Amino acid sequence: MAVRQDVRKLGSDWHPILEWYARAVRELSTRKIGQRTSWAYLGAIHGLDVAGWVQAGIVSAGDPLPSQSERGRLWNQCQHNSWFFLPWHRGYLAAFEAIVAKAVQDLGGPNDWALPYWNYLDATEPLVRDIPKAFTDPTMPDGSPNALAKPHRAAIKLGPTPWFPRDIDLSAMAEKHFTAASGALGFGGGATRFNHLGGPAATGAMEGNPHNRVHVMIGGVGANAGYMSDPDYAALDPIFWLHHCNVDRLWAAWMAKPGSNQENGAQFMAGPAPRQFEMPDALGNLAVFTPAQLLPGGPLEPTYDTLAVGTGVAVVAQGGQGMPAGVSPPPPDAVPMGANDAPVSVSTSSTTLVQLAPAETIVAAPAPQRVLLNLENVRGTAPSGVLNVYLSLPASLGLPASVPEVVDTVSLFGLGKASREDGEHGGNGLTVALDITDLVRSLRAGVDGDLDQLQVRLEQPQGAELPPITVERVSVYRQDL
Ligand SMILES: [Cu+2]
Repeated sequence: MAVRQDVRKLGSDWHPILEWYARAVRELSTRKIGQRTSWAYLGAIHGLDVAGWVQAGIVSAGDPLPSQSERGRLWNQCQHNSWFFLPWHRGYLAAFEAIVAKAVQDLGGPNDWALPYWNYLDATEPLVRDIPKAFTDPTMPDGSPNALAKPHRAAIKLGPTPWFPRDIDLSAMAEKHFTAASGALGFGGGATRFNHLGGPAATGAMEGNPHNRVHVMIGGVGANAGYMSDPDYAALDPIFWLHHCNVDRLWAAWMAKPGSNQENGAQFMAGPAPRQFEMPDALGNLAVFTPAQLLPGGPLEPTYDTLAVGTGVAVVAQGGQGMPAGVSPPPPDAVPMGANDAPVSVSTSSTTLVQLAPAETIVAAPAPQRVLLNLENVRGTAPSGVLNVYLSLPASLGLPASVPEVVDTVSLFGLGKASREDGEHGGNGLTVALDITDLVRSLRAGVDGDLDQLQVRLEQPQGAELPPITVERVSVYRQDL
């Protein structure tokens, strides 16, 4: 089986793996969208915007399309804000890799081509934050145009930047449960049905960071945004696949980490209701797949050269720990503590007060409990957005004003699509849970009496140039550990 390798460690900027990738992308791009192994069809599986694609010259208005039934099953399939985010993308990578590998072979290349990964959290590699050179060189070594460099990007280096102050990190790897309880964080996301974008559940920890952050750091926000910031264009950028390959490897490393509880209940393992996941194979035939097939020991489990570099997990075994024999324990329920009283609209900056319920106060003594701030049903019109979140003590306490502490920078990948009324979930927008345990404890330490209110400030880093983002409700939950 072909082994997926770190793109930085291939040994040269134009290693044959990348040269063949570029040739295959060029070949797949000559195929029309009606062909299941075309670059456009593969991108449409993630998401597409027909009018925008015609305008951008990605497809022509007269191009023949697959049947309506096939378009309904195969296109606009990508799973986000859901526990299916990781398994669906793993299946998507497998289909993509098989189709590219077949094209490489047909073009006269090797018969073991595997998708490399972009190991951007490998602290031992100084240039790891730059998009590899093969994705920015205008031409290939033979002087012909480079298909890997074509898509529009806002940046060719991962932040942090002034408009995205928080960096990517490996904090998601510390999550114990794959499935997120309602109002809480989990490694993989909340339990949902088929969930294209938005919907009722909170974004998973790995999906939020580094996944969403890398998308928006490369794609950017505002009028100049590139493919990577929009789920309807993202998979058309060849770097998308190396990014997702690393996200998938981080999941493999997390599963191999002692103490991780990978979801393996029947509802997850059998795949979504009411429709199944479906992909083309290397020959263009269609096949359905389930999450069970992708997990350790399953027929579609990928092989990586290492799970121990850039993952924060000191494991070397391939294939993780295998699946637990019984059903993994569910995460502890999260309990609502309180919420603000009206939706917040953020142009540049807005402040809101979260009032805790009478029986709920933030306790000073550390307890085996985490506190989570939820931004519920976040909506906007731009393809993606960024919100800086700050926390401070309410003015009503009469304490000297303190500088609000930064909670996080939230990357709202797919904001516009999740907010549209005609969308799969009627425009529910995105819901995000943030761990504020340490921050509320340090704020609590400065207060004598009860702390039953928290002040939350939301800010768009480039607000003046961007359409407003609304947050339906800001709430606080606690969860026993
Ligand atoms: Cu992605």
